[in-house]
Amino acid sequence: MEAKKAAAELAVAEIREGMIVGLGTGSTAYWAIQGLGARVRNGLNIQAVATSEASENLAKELGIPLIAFANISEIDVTIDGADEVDAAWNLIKGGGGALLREKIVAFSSRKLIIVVDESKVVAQLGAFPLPVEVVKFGYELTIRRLRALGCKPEVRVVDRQPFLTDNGNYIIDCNFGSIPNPAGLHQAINGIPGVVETGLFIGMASQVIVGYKDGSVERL
Ligand code: DER
Repeated sequence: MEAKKAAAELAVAEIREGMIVGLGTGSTAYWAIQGLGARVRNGLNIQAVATSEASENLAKELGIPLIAFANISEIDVTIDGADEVDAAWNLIKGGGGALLREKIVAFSSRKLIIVVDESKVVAQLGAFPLPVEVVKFGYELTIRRLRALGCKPEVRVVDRQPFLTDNGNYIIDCNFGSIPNPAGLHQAINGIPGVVETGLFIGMASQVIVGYKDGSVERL
């Protein structure tokens, strides 16, 4: 927890008065939202958009003002976690099942700050099964297409039921083992009808902050 919290706090320090801030999802983004809540209580004026209902509820609890998408054209800074980060700052995200909203928010953000602990930094993506959001209709066929790309695909199950994202879709966790060409794989997966989005965030991170067990932090 210390490592994730330390990384998140360094990111929160970059938020300025009047900014529109994207709130990520997951246990590291949790600390960023907590830190933003503290700064708002100390007088910081910001408006936020959340990447999941969980993060939205947390922001409301902490008194962080939320703004509707209809009222914004772009987001200044989004702070979010990741499941894996490679040397080119390509990411695997979606461990928390929020990848679609996270990617929509990240794509409209001038700056995407990724906050992770050291366990997430890898030489090559793929040890973490790649989350892919798919519509329910014909998902059994979509799974076959994903398997044909060279992975072991599994419908994410929670409490013995298929996990449903905030958007009412399924998540297929695709175990590739290693992903030597993240951009190419992202394109191939997104070419399958029924796929909504992949957890590969290619060339989207503006900054990566790594927290270590001893509480130290490093900007890559
Ligand atoms: O689901 C997500 O995309 C989360 O950001 C995930 O990738 C990181 O979750 P963690 O901060 O709880 O490890």
